[in-house]
Amino acid sequence: MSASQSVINRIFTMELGRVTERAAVSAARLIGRGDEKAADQAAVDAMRRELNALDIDGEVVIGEGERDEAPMLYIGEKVGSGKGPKVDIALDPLEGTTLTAKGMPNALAVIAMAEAGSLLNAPDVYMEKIAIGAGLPEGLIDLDADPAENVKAVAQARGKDISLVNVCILDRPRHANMIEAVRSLGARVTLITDGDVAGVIHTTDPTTGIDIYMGTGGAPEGVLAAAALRCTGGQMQGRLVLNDKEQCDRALKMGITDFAKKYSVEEMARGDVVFSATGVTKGTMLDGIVTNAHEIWTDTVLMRSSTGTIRWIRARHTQMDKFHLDD
Ligand code: VTB
Repeated sequence: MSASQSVINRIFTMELGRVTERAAVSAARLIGRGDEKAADQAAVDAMRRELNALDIDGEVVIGEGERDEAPMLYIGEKVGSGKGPKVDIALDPLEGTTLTAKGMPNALAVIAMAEAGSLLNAPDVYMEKIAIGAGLPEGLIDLDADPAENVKAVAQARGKDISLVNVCILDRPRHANMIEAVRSLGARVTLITDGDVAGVIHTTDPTTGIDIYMGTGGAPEGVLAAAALRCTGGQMQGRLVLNDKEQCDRALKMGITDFAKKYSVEEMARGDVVFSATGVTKGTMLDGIVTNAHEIWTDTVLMRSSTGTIRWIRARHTQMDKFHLDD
């Protein structure tokens, strides 16, 4: 879809930057304080306030949880002034609550927006994921292939020796076999403790050295990563992990009937998609919030699929009082 056909005015790309900046700054006050809940709440409050100031008729499709479990930014919540275009919103006000609470790198505030009906309405369950960057043959990787087969395929397509292929995987016991399979092939594994939105996006940025992302993480994070990949290029497959009737019922309620479906990037995020992420703690994708006596620095990446433009916005904010509305 071209930018001129989109219901999303390009100014919203910039507006979303403000939304994640505010969420990140609010969460940053809780860095290293050991309180995940408080950090998340600060980000949620700020993100909700900023979203509601936008002239959009928005609905949260990926949010803090389902209506009965999340008081704010729950799935189905209406956001915005109600005056503008009808849009879907996927958000994770604080991707990396544990990272923030422990003062560890790579926590982000993340949001994506697309025309209403364009983003996959996924329940908050796990998702199996595999992703690679742009410029590789379509269908090169497959969720159902052995990890080793996928690694070999990428090595060959990139013209790289296996020993130079780097696979990013969440450090979880459930991935022990996958990690072993990749290592015994002679490839490298970069383990991350949290934050697989950034893990997937890393495959699209050659400077990270990450060639493949593999493993099971949150489904909401999967949709957010797919939104970013729509803008950067790259391939991804995601499949919901629905372990019991209760989880299947939740998926059904969201309109999902094929429980074994492998979703492509396009099937998770269609049409014109805008994406914004601001660093909370310094990471491999973005710098973190830096607060001095009279200024706050933020580092944000803004993306739009219809133009393919990616902007990195390093901002200095000096009107400190504007950032303390929720104190
Ligand atoms: C990932 C990661 C998130 O959850 O999706 C992970 O990106 C998956 O869940 O930052 P488990 O922690 O249960 O493995 C997070 O770590 C936290 O939302």
